[in-house]
Amino acid sequence: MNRLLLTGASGGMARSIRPLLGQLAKTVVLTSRKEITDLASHEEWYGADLTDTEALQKIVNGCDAIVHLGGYSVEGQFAPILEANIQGLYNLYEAARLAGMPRILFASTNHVIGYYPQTQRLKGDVLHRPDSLYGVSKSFGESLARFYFEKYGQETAIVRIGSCLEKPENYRQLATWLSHHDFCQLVDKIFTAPWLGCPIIYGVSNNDRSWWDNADVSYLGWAPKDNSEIFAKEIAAADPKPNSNAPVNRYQGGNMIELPNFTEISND
Ligand code: 15L
Repeated sequence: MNRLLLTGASGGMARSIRPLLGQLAKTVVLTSRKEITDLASHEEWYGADLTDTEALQKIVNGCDAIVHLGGYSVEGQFAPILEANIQGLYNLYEAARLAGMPRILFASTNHVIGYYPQTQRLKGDVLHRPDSLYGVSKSFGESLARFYFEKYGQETAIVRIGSCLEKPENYRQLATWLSHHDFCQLVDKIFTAPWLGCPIIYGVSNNDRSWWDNADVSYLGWAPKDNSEIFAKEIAAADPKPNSNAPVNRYQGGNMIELPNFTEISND
C-alpha cells in the first residue's frame, strides 16, 4: 500500500497501532484536530476537523486505505455527537467515494448492543440495542457503511470495539478487553484480505469470558491471542464481591447504562 490514512490519530488507540501501520503502507497519513509532533519518517500529519469537507477531501484523495478512529467516543450531548459521528462520518464516506473508495476500518463500539444482558452471547447480526446517544450515533455509522457497500461497493470492516486498553480494569472488561496487540493483528487482516465485504467484527481478545461470537468473520483469518483471564486474580483482589445488581455487572454496555441522562453531561 502506498498511503494509509488514520483519523483520530492523536488518541490512545491510534498511538497503539501507529508502529504497525508503518509496516502496512509506505506513507501513513495522520489526521486529528490536535497537533501531532512526534512523527516518524514515514508519517505525515494534517490538522482537520471531520466537518471540514474540503480539507477532508484533500486528505483522503490518494489514500489506499482508511482507519477511521476519529469522532466522538464517549457519551455526551447531542450537538457534538451529531457533528462528529453523523455529519462527520457522512463527510468521510463521501470523500472516500469521490476518491475511488479506499477500504475503510470503521471503529464502531460495543455500545450499539449495550442493553443486552451479560448472560447472552451475541453474533454480529443481532438487533441493535444502543445504550447511549453515542451508541446510537455508531448505529448510524454501521448503517451508513452498509448503505455505501450495497449502493457503491465500498468495503468497510465494521469493528465493534470492546475495551481497547493496556489491560482490563474491572470484571466487565474481563469480557470486553481488546489488547493492543490483537487490535494490530486485526488491522493487518482487514487490509490484507483479498476480499472484505462489509462484515461486523467484534473487537475483542480471546477472553474466556467474552460475550461475542466472531464465527461469521472467520474468513478473515483473525485469531486473537491474548486472554484477559491472566488479570482475573488482580481484579478479584481489588473487588472481591461485585454487586450483581449493578448495571455495570448486568448489561454488556456496563457503566454507560449508569450514566445520567445525556442532557446532564458536560461536553467540556
Ligand atoms: C467505547 O466505545 C468507549 O469509547 C470507551 O470509552 C469505553 O467506554 C469502551 O467503549 C468500553 O465499553 O469499555
